[in-house]
Amino acid sequence: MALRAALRSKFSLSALHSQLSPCSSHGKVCVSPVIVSQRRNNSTSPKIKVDFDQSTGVAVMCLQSPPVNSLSLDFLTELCISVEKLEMDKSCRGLIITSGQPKVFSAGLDIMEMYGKSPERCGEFWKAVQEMWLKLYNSNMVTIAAINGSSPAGGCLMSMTCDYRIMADNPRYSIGLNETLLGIVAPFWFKDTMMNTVGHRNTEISLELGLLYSPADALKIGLVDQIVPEDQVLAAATKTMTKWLAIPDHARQITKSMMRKPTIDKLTSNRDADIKNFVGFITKDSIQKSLGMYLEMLKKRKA
Ligand code: CO8
Repeated sequence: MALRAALRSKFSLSALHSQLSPCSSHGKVCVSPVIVSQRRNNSTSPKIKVDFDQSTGVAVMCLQSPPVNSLSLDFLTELCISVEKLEMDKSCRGLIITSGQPKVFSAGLDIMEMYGKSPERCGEFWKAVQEMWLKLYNSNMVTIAAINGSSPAGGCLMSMTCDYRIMADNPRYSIGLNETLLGIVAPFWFKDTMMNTVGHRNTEISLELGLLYSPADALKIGLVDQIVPEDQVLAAATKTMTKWLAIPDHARQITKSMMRKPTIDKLTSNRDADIKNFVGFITKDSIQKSLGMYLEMLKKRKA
């Protein structure tokens, strides 16, 4: 609720609502020409650039939060606002998510948001992580991840919320849920999302060992659906989008919901308990120590 309030006040979604007028016979929402022209190729926030092509109904969302698109509370909030705006616009049928940062799609959750922070702040952060997952996993749009760089942990989660994943075929990039390497445990809905993507056995091995897969290995287990040369990721995503948009929206959306609803319901009916669990876990001295050591390791590796 707090995030929703933040979303509303910060970017004035009510103003957007007021420019949407209901169509008489179908109760559907139409978009006024004024807002259509405003929305073309607009940049919704400094860290998230959205290019919406009215003629195709496809938006390309480019994540550009230097250096590695780590998912901080602010960035997650902006991401949720951008997705919600597109979701409300019925002329937007497809969303491609990609990165504007070199070599990295997203480094996952911002570790600094989980290190040395108060329980209240951790709770607020976790709520935003949940919100991002709910918005993307539950989206009515066709969503494609154009993974043009490494995508560990929360980055992998974000990719897995999409309907389809295309990754740059560069062996230096990796993708996976590596939480155990940080001494932390992927929550049940991370696990469920991965199980829905690559099956029980692959998830069991991946999660216990915190495996990060090369694009070729990710393709083998179905963690990504396609690998293409690095300079063709966006073009391949656009081509795939055309194929998916050829399916009638209502049939595809109902099917998607049928496949994902049980997983979504599991979190929506347990959000508060999940936040409490996260806060209790992440603020433990032993877990804070593990995170501190991991941060040190990241810095040393750089040096
Ligand atoms: N959060 C915060 N800062 C980060 C993160 C991150 N996730 N990743 C990298 N950074 C920082 C680095 O420390 C570095 O900072 P500085 O410049 O101050 O030294 C800067 O970003 C650049 O990083 P690199 O030099 O390492 O950049 P490279 O391009 O060489 O590598 C990688 C990019 C591959 C993304 C690499 O940075 C990396 O592996 N990062 C760590 C990724 C990771 O392990 N993320 C896990 C986050 S945890 C998560 O998402 C799920 C948590 C679930 C919690 C459940 C608990 C119950």
